[in-house]
Amino acid sequence: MDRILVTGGAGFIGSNFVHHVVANTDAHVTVLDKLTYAATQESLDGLPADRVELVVGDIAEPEVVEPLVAGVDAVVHYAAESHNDNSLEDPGPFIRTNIVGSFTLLEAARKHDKRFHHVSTDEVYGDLELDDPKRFTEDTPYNPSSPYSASKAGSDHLVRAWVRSFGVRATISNCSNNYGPWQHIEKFIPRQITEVIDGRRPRVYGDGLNVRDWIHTEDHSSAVLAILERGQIGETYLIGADGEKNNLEVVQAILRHFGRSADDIEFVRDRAGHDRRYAIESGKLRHQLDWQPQYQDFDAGLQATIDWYVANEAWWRPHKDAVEASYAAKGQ
Ligand code: NAD
Ligand code: TDX
Repeated sequence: MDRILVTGGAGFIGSNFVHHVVANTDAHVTVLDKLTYAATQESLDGLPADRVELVVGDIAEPEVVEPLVAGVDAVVHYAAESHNDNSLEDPGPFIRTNIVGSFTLLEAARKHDKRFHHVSTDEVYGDLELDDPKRFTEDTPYNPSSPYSASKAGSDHLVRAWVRSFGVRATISNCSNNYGPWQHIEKFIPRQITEVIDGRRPRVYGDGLNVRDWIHTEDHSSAVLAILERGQIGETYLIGADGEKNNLEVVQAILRHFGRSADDIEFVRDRAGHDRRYAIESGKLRHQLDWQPQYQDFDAGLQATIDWYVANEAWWRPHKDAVEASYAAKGQ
């Protein structure tokens, strides 16, 4: 694959993938990104100009998408509205970008017969009970809870239909919760790190016992590249790194890092429809594509992420007041 189009490549996970592709392949990357509030162009700084180009545009506009898709060998589709809490306030942009945008890209991939990889989430499967021994597998029935996860589930179904009905050469991956540098401070881990830096208490929804299955974004990128290069057309692969932690455990690790008391926590209003637990069984990816996560020590990865937010305050500081004002207005 000489030329790859990465949608959402200026976002948290997409930008990590662009760095990963440049470091591990010879491919040229075109990033298509609308540069919404969630994007950081700076995350692409330092990449060689002859390897990476940024096109600012909307994936839901066929006249933007079509010529770009026509000019590459493969599309890796990250662009999305990605935050559950925002989808509860205003679902419209989630439907447009995640469903209409994915449809627009699929139509272009169909017309020009291009390899397509769709990046999705484990949230399409709904949630598990805390004491359920089961984890999500590729065969778990879809059961999304929020407008965000329903829009991602909708896009997954479109991809499957375009494979079956039109022969589009597509794969899908459903990954668990990512952490690492460049994640927007509206999300759980960076929000709590920056709250503690500001001398405030971490803000935990409900009873804090909700479980997320954390994976470092670098491991997500290596898995997506493995699927792009070696995945079987029409197949879905779950991506996870056995990183189950409840939210209290995560904030307590952050508090420990800053020498603060482990019970210095503010319990706030719960999220509507809050999924209880996600857990990924990633055996298919590991066995069939010989993939392994590199960041198996969550505490070490979290420490490095905390250090990154301490060192990169200039990036997140301008957004902090507005993010907190918006949460405060919801009692969170
Ligand atoms: P993000 O919000 O940080 O980045 C999304 C990017 O998409 C931004 O750069 C934004 O400008 C761009 N974008 C949004 N709408 C667009 C549009 N209409 N046209 C073009 N670009 C647009 O999101 P993220 O956390 O990096 O997530 C990336 C992908 O990975 C999403 O598809 C998400 O569903 C999926 N995913 C995320 C996680 C996670 O933990 N964050 C886990 C599993 C899967
Ligand atoms: O302030 C907070 N307090 C809190 O307790 C925030 C922002 C979140 N939470 C809880 C809600 C969740 O149980 O922390 C957990 C993680 O929350 P988010 O960071 O909002 O992530 P989540 O809703 O789990 O979704 C994430 O993982 C799956 C990504 O945002 C999605 O894009 C991805 O698909």
